[in-house]
Amino acid sequence: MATKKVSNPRPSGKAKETRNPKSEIQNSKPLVAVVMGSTSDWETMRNADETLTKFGVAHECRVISAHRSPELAAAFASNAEARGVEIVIAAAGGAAHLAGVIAAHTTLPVLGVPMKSDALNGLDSLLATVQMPAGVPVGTLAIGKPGAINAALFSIAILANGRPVLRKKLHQFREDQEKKIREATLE
Ligand code: RP5
Repeated sequence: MATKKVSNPRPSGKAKETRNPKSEIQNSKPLVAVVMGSTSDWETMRNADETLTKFGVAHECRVISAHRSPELAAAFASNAEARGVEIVIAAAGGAAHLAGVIAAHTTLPVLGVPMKSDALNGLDSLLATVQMPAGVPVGTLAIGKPGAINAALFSIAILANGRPVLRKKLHQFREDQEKKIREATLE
């Protein structure tokens, strides 16, 4: 398996470590792996990266394709648990089998993010990701940017179960969000 991060514009885990030196979630090893089928998915998936960074969650972002690099996909998924990864976010467009292929090779929670495709506006990606036959689950989020953000927030919610500092941050995030709605004014 290639160890190089194929498409990771910045070393997310290390950046977070610096920003949150005392956080219990400080961890140079990624807890969340964000994988995507193509560099063309990055524009959308950078929203997952940014959300995880905001919460100080060590993560990695990389390009792995189920059909263009099938052996890399299998090796990555098979080794993820041993590397300390706790959740995989997998994004792909079109036939979008990346999340399912990753889930086939690991029992870690896999969250799928369907990319908005040119041909069918992401409906193809959504159905390909969400319609997993029983036995190998993929938790599927919304198409595109909302799905990327929510996949990160969902990961944070899972991680927060055993990490009180992270849970506190999540509560704060929701409170801030609610405050904005309550204080919203229309011109
Ligand atoms: C999928 O095919 C990728 O996840 C991407 O959303 C889509 C198109 O890929 P490119 O042709 O832009 O590389 O595998």
